[in-house]
Amino acid sequence: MTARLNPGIYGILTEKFSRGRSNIQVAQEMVNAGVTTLQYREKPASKSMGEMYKECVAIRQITRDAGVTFIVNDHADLALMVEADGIHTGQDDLPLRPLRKLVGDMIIGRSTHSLDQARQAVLEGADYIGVGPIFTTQTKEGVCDAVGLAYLDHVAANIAIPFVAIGGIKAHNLGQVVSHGARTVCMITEIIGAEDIKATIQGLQTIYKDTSAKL
Ligand code: 3NM
Repeated sequence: MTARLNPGIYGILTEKFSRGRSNIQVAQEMVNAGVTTLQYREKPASKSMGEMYKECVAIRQITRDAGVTFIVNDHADLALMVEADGIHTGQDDLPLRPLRKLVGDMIIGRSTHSLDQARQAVLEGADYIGVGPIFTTQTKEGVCDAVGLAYLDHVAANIAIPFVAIGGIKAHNLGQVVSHGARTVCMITEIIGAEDIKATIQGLQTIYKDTSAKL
């Protein structure tokens, strides 16, 4: 069975942050550089469902060949149609219990911003939660204020399922995030907004490994 959440770097694809590069090109570069999970996060306002489907088919192939977990954001229909490994949902998306009936054993992730939301996600059967935003971020519109590093300690102590830290994480603060218990770390703009995606991921992996080794 696919791991419910891999440790390491969790990358997200959103073309508007990718400096004009296509999602497929960026997916290939991220996979080559060794991300352990890749999420497709596009909104119907930016792309038609048909385009999103075609991209997901190609990214499914790239991730399958590389043994990288592939997660689709929001769209259960797309996730099922391309046989993704998982679906990631936000607080305002489909409720988790009926979603579980629809997607069966597929990995279900849920974004959470408080311990109450995290506990609720566990109760409703999420496989992992997103925890954030750890630091201030401009990347997600309408998200709450930063939850901070100390909040990660509370999640690690109180929540029994794996979590991915997200929001405002960069090379300069990644070590702190790992020191506060995050085993899976997600960065959007730090990775896909970088000029050299491969070198950037390699630099982040070095920080992740060096910090983990000291814990
Ligand atoms: N979700 P960046 S923060 C997609 O807190 C997303 O749930 C968040 O982008 C949450 O790494 C966020 O560029 C944006 O700050 C993360």
